[in-house]
Amino acid sequence: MRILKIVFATMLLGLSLACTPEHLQSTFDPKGPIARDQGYLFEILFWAMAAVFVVVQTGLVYTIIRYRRKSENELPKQVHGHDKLEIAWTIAPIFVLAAVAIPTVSMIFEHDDIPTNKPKIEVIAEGYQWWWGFEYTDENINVITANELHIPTDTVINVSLKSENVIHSFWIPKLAGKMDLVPNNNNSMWFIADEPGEYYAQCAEYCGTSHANMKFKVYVHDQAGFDEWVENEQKSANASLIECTSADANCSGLAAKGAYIFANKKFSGVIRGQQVDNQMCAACHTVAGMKIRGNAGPVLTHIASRTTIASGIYDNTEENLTSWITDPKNMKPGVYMPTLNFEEGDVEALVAYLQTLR
Ligand code: HEC
Ligand SMILES: [Cu+2]
Repeated sequence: MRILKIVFATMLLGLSLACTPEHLQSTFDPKGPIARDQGYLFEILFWAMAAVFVVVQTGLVYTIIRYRRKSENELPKQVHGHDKLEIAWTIAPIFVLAAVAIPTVSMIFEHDDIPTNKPKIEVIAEGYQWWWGFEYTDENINVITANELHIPTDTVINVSLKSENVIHSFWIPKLAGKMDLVPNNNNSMWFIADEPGEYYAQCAEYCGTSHANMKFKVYVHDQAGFDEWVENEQKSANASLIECTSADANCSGLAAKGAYIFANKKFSGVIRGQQVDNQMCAACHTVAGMKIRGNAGPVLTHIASRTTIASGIYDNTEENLTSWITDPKNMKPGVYMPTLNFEEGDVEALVAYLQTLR
């Protein structure tokens, strides 16, 4: 009995934790029409299943009590089948399933059509192991960034979903349900955000070691705030330092030294247990304005204006940047950025440089 009580209490606790709308990744607090519709479908399903549960359990309990063996030496009445009942419980589920299927299927069709009465922004979201690339392809925006998606309110965000490696899934719990990023088979989805705010998102399809560490953030702005963000993204960050691709006299100071190292210095190191040589930051990372444009890792043009690093898992602080560059595998298991053999002062200079990229 005691064990039963403990099991029951644990289940109750689990249940109550399952629906906390204030949780950052809760689907019970929709902040856009798509998420709201999906929440509504969930409710229909929930109540349909609750009704089935109640009917079945009531029948079960009733039968157990009514037809139990009443005394030791008397067998309960033996029954074999009941035509009317069997027909009834074959037909009843058809109605239940129809009640669920009609709104579900019609909503799938409804969500297929992009609303034409609102402005629209095109974004390509590309899944990598284990981070996100975002490219705004509209001519008047034309921005590439990573791990933090910025959007305006009340605008259709039409997302093309791409992957070059494995299957990922794009999920912003409060704004829209999941959609897979399938290699060689691009998907698309759209959503709208109602109000400005900061939303948490997560890869929702197991994609390898750091799948759980493949998060991203969505910043929803009013139109003016979004325009401001776009304007800043369109600039090459800190152009004066970008010129520092040689160690000449004009490029003195810690950040300038960092820019030079970033674009020129080659390191040996280890990537996922493999020894590698000739590794250069710029060969994997783009900083707009530099000659070399790597694309094996997130674009870093405006890294200093992002709030997080490593796809949403660490705050973008000097300390975390330092630990990240020093030993990324220690910060994110399985990471595809090498742990490099730096010389004294290299990391400090690199961090100083990255922090100028606003
Ligand atoms: C072999 C390619 C490669 C090299 C070389 C490389 N990186 Fe990376 N870097 C990556 C990848 C891949 C990620 C994304 C890791 C993740 O989040 O899973 C990354 C992430 C980062 C991030 C976090 C970016 C973000 O948006 O969260 C920073 C900062 C960074 N690298 C800086 C550097 C610096 C500085 C150097 C040179 C010392 C460097 N990287 C060298 C591949 C590389
Ligand atoms: Cu993933």
